[in-house]
Amino acid sequence: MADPIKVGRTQVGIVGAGPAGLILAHLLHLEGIDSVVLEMRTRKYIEERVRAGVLEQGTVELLADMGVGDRLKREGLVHHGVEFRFNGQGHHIDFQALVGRSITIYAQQEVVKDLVAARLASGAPIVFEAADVTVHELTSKSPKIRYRKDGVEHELVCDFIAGCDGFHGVCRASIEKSLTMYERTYPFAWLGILAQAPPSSHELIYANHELGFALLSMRSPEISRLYIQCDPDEDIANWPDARIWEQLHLRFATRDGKWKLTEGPVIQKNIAEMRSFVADPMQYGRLFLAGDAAHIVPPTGAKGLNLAATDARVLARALANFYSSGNTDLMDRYSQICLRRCWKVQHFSWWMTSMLHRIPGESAFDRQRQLAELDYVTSSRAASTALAEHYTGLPFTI
Ligand code: RFL
Ligand code: PHB
Repeated sequence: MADPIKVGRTQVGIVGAGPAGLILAHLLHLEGIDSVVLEMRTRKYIEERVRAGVLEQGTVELLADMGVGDRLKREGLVHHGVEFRFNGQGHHIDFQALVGRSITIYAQQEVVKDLVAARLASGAPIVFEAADVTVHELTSKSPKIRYRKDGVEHELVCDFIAGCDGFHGVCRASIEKSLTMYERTYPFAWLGILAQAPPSSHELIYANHELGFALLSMRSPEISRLYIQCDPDEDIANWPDARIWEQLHLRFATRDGKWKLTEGPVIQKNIAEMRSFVADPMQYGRLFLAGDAAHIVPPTGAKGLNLAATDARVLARALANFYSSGNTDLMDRYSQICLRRCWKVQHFSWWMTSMLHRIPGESAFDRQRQLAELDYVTSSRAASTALAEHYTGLPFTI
């Protein structure tokens, strides 16, 4: 006889313990709403996965308000601007002077660690290594999540399900027939390294060079995070460390020859594809998608995690309204609210990407137009103010 299914109950079932799922879970906890977080990976895996690094001011404030911002405040690096470098010259964009706002460099896996610690401290359930997660009866009043843990089959009966399971997750895939999908892939990728080397600049540098885009970022005063544009089907084996450093030196070089890039041992190396993607609507019945499960932006605007955080914030507010007053207005408008912001962020991320990369097959005309755009953005107060407003984060509106 087959083993019986173990049935559990919660108000909100959350699939995925990335930034979207963990922020949502903690916001709900603060509102006194029960949730269960189901994550297919191990805790160690999600706490070590190297991804984003730039937090908008609004994301930093959200994490602080949620009570998970102490280490971020101590260890995060506050930046008041960025540099754009092209034609061998650097141009400082001063966020503080232009819009009075800043960004903070703090690795995504550190955000995840802080949120997992808060979840465990709250005593609320988080299940790691939840296998074969599937979602059911989404248009009923009691949607269900089935999964397996340590060989035991579980069914979690929920009021609502939050699909926070990233781009490759199961939640969006389960409702794909009722969605319109907007997608764009880019004919280039990013090869990223983490290096044990003090950052060569106190600010991020976005470089547009004849050889391709390069980005200098960091994780701490001892660790640099560096990216170069490469072909999307590039084999990482073709990129020994020496070749990466050579390209980085060339792409960041200044005309006066004075700028120096500090090298150090490479401790991590990966290639990330570039894609823009939006699923519309972000809800179906009682399933709500949040973060990368609903939309992807190319990393040039440093927006993915920040957008995941605002989705979670809207969804938490909507659920809190529902549970406190039965009012479904925000739940009904969830998708509309999130997509409005998402499309502005999509535009910004596409714009940064097309302005900063070398586009394969571009004409000489396109190249000159791109350089003129960089010149305008870095010399016009109006244009650099728009960039600063987007980069530090648009205001949160509902
Ligand atoms: P995540 O982080 O992908 O988390 C989803 C979680 O769901 C789990 N999962 C499942 N769990 C149970 N059952 C299933 N069937 C499941 N399928 C998946 C996964 O294991 C995972 O734990 O999505 P979330 O929470 O929406 O967060 C989105 C962000 O991770 C992402 O947008 C950012 O990393 C994007 N991004 C950046 N965003 C920024 O805001 N600032 C940056 O500076 C920035 N830099 C970047 C980036 C992304 C990059 N890559 C790798 C594409 C730089 C790079 C190179
Ligand atoms: C990073 O530090 O990983 C980073 C910084 C800026 C970006 C993307 C990624 O635009």
